[in-house]
Amino acid sequence: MEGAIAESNRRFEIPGIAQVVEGNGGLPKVVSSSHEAIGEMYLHGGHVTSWMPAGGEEVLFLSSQSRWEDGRAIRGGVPVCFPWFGGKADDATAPAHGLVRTKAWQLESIAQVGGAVTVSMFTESDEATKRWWPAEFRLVHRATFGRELSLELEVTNTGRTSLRFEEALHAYHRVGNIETTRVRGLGTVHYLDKTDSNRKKMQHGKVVIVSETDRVYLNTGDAIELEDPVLHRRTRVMKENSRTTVVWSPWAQKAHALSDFADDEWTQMICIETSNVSDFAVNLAPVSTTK
Ligand code: TA6
Repeated sequence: MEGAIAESNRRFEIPGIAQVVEGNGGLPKVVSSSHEAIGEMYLHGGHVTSWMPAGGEEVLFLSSQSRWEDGRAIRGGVPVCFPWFGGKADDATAPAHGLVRTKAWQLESIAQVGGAVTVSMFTESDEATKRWWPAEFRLVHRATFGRELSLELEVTNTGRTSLRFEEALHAYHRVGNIETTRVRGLGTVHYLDKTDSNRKKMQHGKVVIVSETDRVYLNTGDAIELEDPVLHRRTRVMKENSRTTVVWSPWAQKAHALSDFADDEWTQMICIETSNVSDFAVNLAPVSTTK
């Protein structure tokens, strides 16, 4: 690993600002520290695990019990779900949330952009992905760590036939207490309730979490605001080219059932997932790119 990290730094390091280092489990990660923010992104899954704006606190939740190994997804930060979300509709044995969050991505570039740093990583289809999904694709995940965290997932269909896929940036937000946290911006939006046989319901007002919550909000491009009276902060999530927003809180029982999640951590996080899932899966023609 040392050699690979040294080689990556020879090509991409920005002295004093951003470099590749050995992270948890020996997995390589890019760490960036500019006057606007501190950030971390693992090559494992092209996975952002930390964003701390200057003068502020950590915005993302990362479980103390997360696994850091090939074949396992990191629990927390922003997992990239692609090309399916949740279970694979036609194959219950397929890995949850797709193929790329447990895969080693490659570093494409590190750039200083004003007071921020942009890290780009990519992954492509290969023999392993084709065993589950016979398609040719190239994914780029571009993360800009600054006063704002900007995440861009770019999918290219490098094959000859049209592709249909789901995608999500499955962001884990750190909160002071889930029971006093409020999500604004989804009022009057319909959602599928995954805790109630995917029944279609309507959101009335702010989202308040009082039990296990697993919802796919449909046909919405609106920004949402996460209100956190304990950490005294509001986080605004704006998005483009995304027609669904997933909201997830495992609550106590589900948290207990997760082997890579501590029993009490459910009070400290909420997932707000910018996505295109369910009926809003994306169709992409060959050699065209969507962002
Ligand atoms: O995004 C919500 C969800 O699909 C839930 O159903 C829950 O399973 C969560 O993702 C976590 O999934 P994971 O495969 O990471 O345990």
